[in-house]
Amino acid sequence: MSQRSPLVKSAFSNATKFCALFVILLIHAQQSRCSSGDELNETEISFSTPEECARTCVDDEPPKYCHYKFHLEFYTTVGPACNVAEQQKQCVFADGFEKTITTINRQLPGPKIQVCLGDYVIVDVKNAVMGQEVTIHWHGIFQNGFQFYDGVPYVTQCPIPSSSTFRYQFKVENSGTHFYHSHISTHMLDGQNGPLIVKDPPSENPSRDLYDEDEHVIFLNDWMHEFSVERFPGRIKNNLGQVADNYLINGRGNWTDPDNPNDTTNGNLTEFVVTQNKRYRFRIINSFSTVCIAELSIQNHNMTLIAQDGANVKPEHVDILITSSGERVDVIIHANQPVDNYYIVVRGLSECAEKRVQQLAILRYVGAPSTPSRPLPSYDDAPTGIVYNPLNGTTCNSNDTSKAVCVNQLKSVDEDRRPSNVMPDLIQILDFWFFSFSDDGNKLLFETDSYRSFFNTPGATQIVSMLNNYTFETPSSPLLTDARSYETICKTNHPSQCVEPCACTQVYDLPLDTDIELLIYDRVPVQGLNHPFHLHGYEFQVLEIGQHPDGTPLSPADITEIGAAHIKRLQQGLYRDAPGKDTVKIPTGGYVIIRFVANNPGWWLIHCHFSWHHLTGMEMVIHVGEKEDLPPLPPDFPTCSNWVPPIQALNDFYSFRYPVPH
Ligand SMILES: *[C@@H]1O[C@H](CO)[C@@H](O)[C@H](O)[C@H]1NC(C)=O
Ligand SMILES: *[C@@H]1O[C@H](CO)[C@@H](O)[C@H](O)[C@H]1NC(C)=O
Ligand SMILES: *[C@@H]1O[C@H](CO)[C@@H](O)[C@H](O)[C@H]1NC(C)=O
Ligand SMILES: *[C@@H]1O[C@H](CO)[C@@H](O)[C@H](O)[C@H]1NC(C)=O
Ligand SMILES: *[C@@H]1O[C@H](CO)[C@@H](O)[C@H](O)[C@H]1NC(C)=O
Ligand SMILES: *[C@@H]1O[C@H](CO)[C@@H](O)[C@H](O)[C@H]1NC(C)=O
Ligand SMILES: *[C@@H]1O[C@H](CO)[C@@H](O)[C@H](O)[C@H]1NC(C)=O
Ligand SMILES: *[C@@H]1O[C@H](CO)[C@@H](O)[C@H](O)[C@H]1NC(C)=O
Ligand SMILES: [Cu+2]
Repeated sequence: MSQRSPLVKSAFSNATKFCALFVILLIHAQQSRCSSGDELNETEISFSTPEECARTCVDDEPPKYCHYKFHLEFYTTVGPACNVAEQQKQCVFADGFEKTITTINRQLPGPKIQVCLGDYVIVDVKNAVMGQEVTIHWHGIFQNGFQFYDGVPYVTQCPIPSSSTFRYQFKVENSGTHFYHSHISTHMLDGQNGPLIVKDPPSENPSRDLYDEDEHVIFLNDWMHEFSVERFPGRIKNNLGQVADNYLINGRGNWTDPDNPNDTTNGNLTEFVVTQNKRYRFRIINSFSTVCIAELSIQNHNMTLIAQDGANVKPEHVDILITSSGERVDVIIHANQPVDNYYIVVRGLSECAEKRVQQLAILRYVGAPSTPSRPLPSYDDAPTGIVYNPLNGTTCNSNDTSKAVCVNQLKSVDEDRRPSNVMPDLIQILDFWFFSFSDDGNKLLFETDSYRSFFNTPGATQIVSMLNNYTFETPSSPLLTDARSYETICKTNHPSQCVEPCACTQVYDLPLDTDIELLIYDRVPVQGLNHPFHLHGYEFQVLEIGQHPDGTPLSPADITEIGAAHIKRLQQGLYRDAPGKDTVKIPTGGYVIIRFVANNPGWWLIHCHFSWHHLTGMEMVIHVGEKEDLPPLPPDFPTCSNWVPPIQALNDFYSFRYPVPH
């Protein structure tokens, strides 16, 4: 092979760089100018590596094209790589309990994506998990202009079958602490998730003067000691329900058998190293799947909260952070304590409280001894102080933040955001609840040939999840790309004509730019459940969060009253600084009112982020705008659908296979 001269080489790579830019920018046009010419050599396109992209962001920098390769496969924790020093990079220790996982690049959590606002993210997802499909959702990214890459199976794309590669590519236009995760089945619980951090250049960062370093990400997983689908729909005799066995902090933790304190994996804890007197921005991601809640606190340190779900807020001092599945918070931690090791304590609330699930990490000051001298905190040493995002929503609509700060009580940094004193175009009420098959002895569930979806609760009853009185039925081809499935949406399935629980592909149509409020409420409260609702494609403002102090259900009269009081407050202009979010936790038996302008056309899922709830129907699609508002379908975008052709007479086959001799 002859070597090209440096001059030719650099001219060549400039041309391909330019060409790569065209591929990205014109990817939605039916024809890409580069794809046909033989001058395109993909191995020579100068995409930036993950390391090059994870840089310090500066103003007025051209965007980078950040290329990631994800290899998904079946793998195990504490596997053979853990025994060999040179192979440690591929050792997934987790909590030291041996189990099957499906990792991305043999890492837990998956590879960190860190880019600057305005960069392009290109991820080639190679699915080598035999017999299992995948899609990856980029949780928090709006995807306006890149609607085909939201990663929701049968809504925005076909699932990626095993042994094939799907290339996600999108420009990142909203900064913040985000993450990615599989959106199929319960797979994110087995390791298919990771951080996606989008940093601002200084001019866009309102908190830039409040901290010195921005390097620490706390990624929280809930963790089971068996493959997650073992619990879907769940058992009714042993290991009932879907409670997590443990939590992991950045993919690591210790595990001790609650029935035998001598039986411990003695797992090393994740360490976050800080230098005394510096101020650190910590980005905290809750990537849970179960209904368990995380309560995070740090010994001897309080925190200054500056963002939630990527939306900047005015700084607020808190001591305890509560998050549920899908939520993220950015806080500043001032390392102003004596040089030492301090425990970061993550306790399990909700269903994980009974098992007293707890995980620890270490905030290590440079110069501190290599092993912590403090006693290990016990689950019962509950932290004290001001709670962010409390489970009890009783005080959320007041001005009282002396004990707890609700997500709607924070103030947006963007002055004078809408809505000020204007009425929305539309207020839509959405309720959610569980339909119990067990109430009538499972007659409906086991009706001949009906095969309804369900899951088994910790109480061994069989239920299905409802949103707006429908349980979502997955179509067989993506709503966004394939009109075939659009024919089957909620047509004959109106509640008056179907037997409860009514199942259909529930789509809510909204004209582009509708200014809409959703009042979402928990119609049939279940003790301890605080459902987090996530909207794809948008950030919404959280206007209200409420509940009856005693947790009793909201009556229709209560909803009317809440609506009237809310409109009064709107007219008084009391929501001027309402903060943003994309996932909001609803108190048990309570409600939230959120608002957004539907200016991002597409098919966007809104759903409870608890896996078992959304998988059994607690979700629907908000369809914004028309086909004309969307970018054109990318060339050769994969398709999928049913194949039920007319049945051919056997004779036709025989005559084809064995032509009748003349
Ligand atoms: C692309 O470039 C690489 C490196 O120069 C070379 O090894 C490879 O053969 C080229 N591929 C094609 C299809 O030209
Ligand atoms: C744990 O180990 C200690 C010391 O070896 C022993 O006394 C104790 O009985 C053990 N506990 C259990 C539950 O096995
Ligand atoms: C793991 O937990 C056990 C039980 O609490 C404890 O004895 C052990 O020291 C812990 N190991 C680490 C590395 O924290
Ligand atoms: C924990 O850390 C110690 C010290 O770095 C190391 O010797 C040990 O192998 C680690 N254990 C595991 C399970 O990673
Ligand atoms: C947080 O800690 C700082 C000093 O470390 C202190 O000035 C501040 O009052 C504390 N805030 C709260 C709410 O405790
Ligand atoms: C909260 O404070 C605002 C402004 O100070 C005031 O207008 C409003 O009435 C107060 N709300 C409540 C519920 O006390
Ligand atoms: C939903 O169904 C329940 C139970 O059948 C019924 O009471 C309620 O009125 C329905 N709600 C709507 C909005 O149709
Ligand atoms: C919520 O907090 C209020 C006081 O702020 C208390 O009266 C009430 O009992 C709590 N409700 C629940 C369900 O814990
Ligand atoms: Cu839910």
